[in-house]
Amino acid sequence: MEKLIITAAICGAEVLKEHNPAVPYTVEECAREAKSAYDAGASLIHLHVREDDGTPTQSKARFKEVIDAIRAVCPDVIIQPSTGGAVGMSNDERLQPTELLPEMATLDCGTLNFGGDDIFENTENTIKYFGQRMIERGIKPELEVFDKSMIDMALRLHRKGFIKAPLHFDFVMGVNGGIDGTLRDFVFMRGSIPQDATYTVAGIGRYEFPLAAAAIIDGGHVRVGFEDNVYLSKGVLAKSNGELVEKVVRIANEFGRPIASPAEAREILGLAPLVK
Ligand code: KMH
Ligand code: ZN
Repeated sequence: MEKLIITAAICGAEVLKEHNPAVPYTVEECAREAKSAYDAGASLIHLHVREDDGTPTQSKARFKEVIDAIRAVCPDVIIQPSTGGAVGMSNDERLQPTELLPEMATLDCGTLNFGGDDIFENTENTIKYFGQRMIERGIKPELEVFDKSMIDMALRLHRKGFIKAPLHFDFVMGVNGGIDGTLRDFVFMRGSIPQDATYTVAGIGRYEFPLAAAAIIDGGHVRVGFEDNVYLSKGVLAKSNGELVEKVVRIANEFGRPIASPAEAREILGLAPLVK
């Protein structure tokens, strides 16, 4: 079985210090949280950025500051900026971090109700537009799918040339408005992608660790982090993103699944080796 890629989604756009005081907003806090995850075994950081007061932003300058700060303490980690940003942002606003030419970025593959009354809008033309920009900029998309229909959309746009192989999916499961986080639904999602595609799973809230265990057993990859869940166990707040990653490493150890280094993660994902 392939080594396990652990992604840390350290910050998100919605989660606040009121939910967990360790949620990072400032450049220094983002670097601290990325390092805690990296030291624990994460090879990939899924990155949103905030203003110092916690307001989500897709500012290119802010991304550059945070990426530089993370690079200084995690020299070889894969950094994957979000192009989802926060609900209500325009397409071009969301695409700003791709101008920094990161190795990877997220590509959200459909519209959904997001956590209640918000609508996270990704029409077919938006997905094509984002896919095209990523091809032009040499960026590997992580295909964010919040439901089975989004896998179908991604495969259709891949066939039309808007998304290049090798395909890598992120099953985001348990968002209020998206697919549930049950094992039954995980098996459905997992069985709906091509044999040669890779996937990671991001279980939201209480689904985080059960789905991590399922992916570890299945040969998939795992995303954890404050964006998705702030608890280490029921009622116990995680002190850092690193604590969440450590728990995944413990589960992986129990099942004999070794952890991928950033170089090994690049190989699994079909990314070019890092040139120093
Ligand atoms: N913040 C959500 C509305 C992504 O990073 O690409 C979108 C999101 C997905 O987090
Ligand atoms: Zn995100």
